Amino acid sequence: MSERTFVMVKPDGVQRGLIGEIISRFETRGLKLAGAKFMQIDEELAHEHYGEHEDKPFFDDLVEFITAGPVMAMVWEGQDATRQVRRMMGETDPADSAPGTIRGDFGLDLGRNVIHGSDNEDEGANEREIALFFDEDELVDYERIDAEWLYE
Ligand code: IDP
Ligand code: MG
Repeated sequence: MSERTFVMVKPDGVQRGLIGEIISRFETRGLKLAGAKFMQIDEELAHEHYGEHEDKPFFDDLVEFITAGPVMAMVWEGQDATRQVRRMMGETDPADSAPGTIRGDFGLDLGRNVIHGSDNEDEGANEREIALFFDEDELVDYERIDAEWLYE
């Protein structure tokens, strides 16, 4: 089933010049870009976005990191998009991520893992995170011209 998922190149990925490479992977996989916003996350949004981790020992460092520079926030759409993006990202820790995954190819350290994607095991996380970062009128509805060759 076609669905939308929230994806974000984190400040380390932006600073390291990985935006294009990461977008390219999702594009060539066949996912459709539905929205994009280059922005800096403020303290309040960081707390909302990572609210589930508020009690964790790494929370303050996580907020500092995610607000430290611009991010590329995006919505990607396609069949099983949330789970497929997570598979392409790899594990939370780049050190455990297989080569070929984004974190496995571009990271070494848990606290600098390059990319965020909505958790496919957290029901409704994708739509919740999309709503946190985008107004509905900032998302674009269109068809990729190759759609009939991407889907049976
Ligand atoms: P995820 O990004 O793979 O969904 P989560 O467990 O939801 O992983 O954690 C959110 C983010 O918090 C991670 O991407 C990472 O940046 C950071 N993080 C998670 N666990 C740790 C930790 O043990 N130390 C430092 N940072 C962590
Ligand atoms: Mg998560």
